[in-house]
Amino acid sequence: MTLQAQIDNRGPIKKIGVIGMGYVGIPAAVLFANSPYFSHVYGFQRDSPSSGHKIAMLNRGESPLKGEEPDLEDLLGKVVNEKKFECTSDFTKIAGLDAVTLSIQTPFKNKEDLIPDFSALYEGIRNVGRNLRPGMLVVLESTITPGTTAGPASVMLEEESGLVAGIDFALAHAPERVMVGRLIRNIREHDRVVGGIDPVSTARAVELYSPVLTIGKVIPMTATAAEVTKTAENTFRDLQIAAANQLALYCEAMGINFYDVRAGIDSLKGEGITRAMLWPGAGVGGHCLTKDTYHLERGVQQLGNSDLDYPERQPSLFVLARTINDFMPRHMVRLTKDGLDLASISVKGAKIALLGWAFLSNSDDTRNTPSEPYRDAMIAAGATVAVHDPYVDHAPGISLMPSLEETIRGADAVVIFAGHHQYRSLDPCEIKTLTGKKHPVIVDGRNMVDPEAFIANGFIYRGIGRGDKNNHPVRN
Ligand code: SAJ
Repeated sequence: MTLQAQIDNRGPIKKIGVIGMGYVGIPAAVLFANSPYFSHVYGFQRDSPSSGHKIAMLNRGESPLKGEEPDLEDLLGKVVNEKKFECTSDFTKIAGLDAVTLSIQTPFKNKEDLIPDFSALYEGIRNVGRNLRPGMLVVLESTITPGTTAGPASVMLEEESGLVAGIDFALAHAPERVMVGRLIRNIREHDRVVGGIDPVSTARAVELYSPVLTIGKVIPMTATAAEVTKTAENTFRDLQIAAANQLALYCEAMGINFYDVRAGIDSLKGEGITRAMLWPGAGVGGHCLTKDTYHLERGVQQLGNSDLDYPERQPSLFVLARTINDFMPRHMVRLTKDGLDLASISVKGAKIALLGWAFLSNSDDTRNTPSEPYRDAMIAAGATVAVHDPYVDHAPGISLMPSLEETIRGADAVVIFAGHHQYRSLDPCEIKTLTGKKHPVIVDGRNMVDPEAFIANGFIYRGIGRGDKNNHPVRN
């Protein structure tokens, strides 16, 4: 029997399973359950010591996700009351479903070797395989190395089930594009790339996702193209940021203001003309841009390396972009040291007030924060570092200061790492008094303050991209 015949035999998708009750799986499950097209949704969650508590919470209609998520808890309460959604750790229930999606995180084992840890995802895939039935659809939503869906995932599902992918069951990749704080809106409004290992699988996955989209539309393609789309969209953003960072470093070296140049470039408009000049800064953090480039690179190495035609012995432009972005915290160290030297303050024993531990402005998300390599480098140079962040009350491996005043009190240098809006209103006089120094240093990593306001108060100013100000005369 062909896959299409199996699917026709089964009829429209009615019962769905979502594996992985995290910030991707929970909104996905809730939106499937809230759709009149589907009759029931199971959220599958391992009853592990770290996450098992989510099962009871979700079945009470409570979201285990931290931070504000508009609409999520209301929708969750609604679908739980309607008995259209329930969370379970019983993976055998998969056998009674029409479609299963997997939203399991794929972090790096460690930052050094940039090898992704697929163990949790692979465990989820094998769990699905053991309960797979003919005519079912399996969709991977996690960010994965191109080639994973049609390769290892397909093999594992076939090994565990004895069924054949593309013949007995449909298999696809539909990468998540959600951002914390806008989970429900993102799923409903972003276009959704959906890629099957064959056209029948693609069509069945389109049937699954179309009902939850409002403004967004489904963009069908192959599974591998969908994997490349997801990793490349973040790779490209990282590249754009690196281009801004490199130009900012050039502007500093040439003694000009990057932001004038950016405004000039941005003014070039018109038919078919585009210049997406992003913003330079103290570095690039987060869990998307810091790893997706390496997924893409691994994909081309595994899938296309023998056929890849590329300038000989030249590094990947995308990996070079990562190198430039990861250089920026070191540039912030250089700017800090320059300022301290001018103030005749030794780095050894200097007190640094580090403003911003979150990787993103006005966020509490600290994953892969660029503030960390900066902090480590300054401590290695003998300085002490006090960290402040209005959105972060605790983070692994550091203690946050209770207030901005306490952070700045007695500091030799004030260093802005995150673009939190609170930092736009730093008052030069108040800051100088708090530092108690004649010529405190201020290093602006996110173009938050007016250089002249601080220079006029005797500060030694250094800013990313501010070649026009970085060698200013020191005023008394
Ligand atoms: N950053 C810059 N300059 C910029 C933009 C960002 O230095 O011009 C830095 C930020 O400070 C941060 C890092 O880059 O440290 C990442 O910032 P981000 O705005 O890309 O935020 P992310 O990491 O949450 O990226 C997510 C991604 N979304 C998904 O993966 C679904 C990304 O594809 C989105 O483009 C991005 O959100 C977004 O646009 O909000």
